Amino acid sequence: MSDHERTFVMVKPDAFARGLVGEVVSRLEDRGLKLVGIKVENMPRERAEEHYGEHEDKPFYDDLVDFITSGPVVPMVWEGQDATRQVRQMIGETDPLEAQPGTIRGDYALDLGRNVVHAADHEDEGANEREIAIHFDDDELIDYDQHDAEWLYE
Ligand code: IDP
Repeated sequence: MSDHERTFVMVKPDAFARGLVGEVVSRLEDRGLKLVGIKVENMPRERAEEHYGEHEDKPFYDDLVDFITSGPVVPMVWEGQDATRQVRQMIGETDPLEAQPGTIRGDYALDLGRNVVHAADHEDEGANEREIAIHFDDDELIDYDQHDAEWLYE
């Protein structure tokens, strides 16, 4: 059970409106990842700006913040072996046109600005912990035994 970590994942407003919350959660559950935090909310603008702070100078930044605050989102924390990399692989490339079929974006999205789901980037060191801290208080994350862990991990 090496490299167990927590990672941040979020269903975006487009997917929420399209009724895809369950699909996203199911795929992560089916993979064997452990859900340790989840909520539904309208993200405050201030937090959206913090979340997307790295894109502040990009031309699409204002639209991105408008979009992510435009309707309900479902921020989540998932735990597992190499969770950040595993989830990034499952969501696929940022641009749905480049995302492989079988990935979440490759199966449910067409447009770069409506790509269904966010997940912390494994190539950005510490992004998982940073994003969890932006969106969740410690007492919103729970500790429990995953009953099938012995069948998921050697
Ligand atoms: P990621 O969501 O795959 O981590 P990032 O590069 O962090 O990708 O970009 C954040 C989000 O900003 C993307 O998911 C996408 O919705 C949006 N985005 C990224 N690049 C562009 C662009 O060139 N035009 C419009 N929107 C973009």
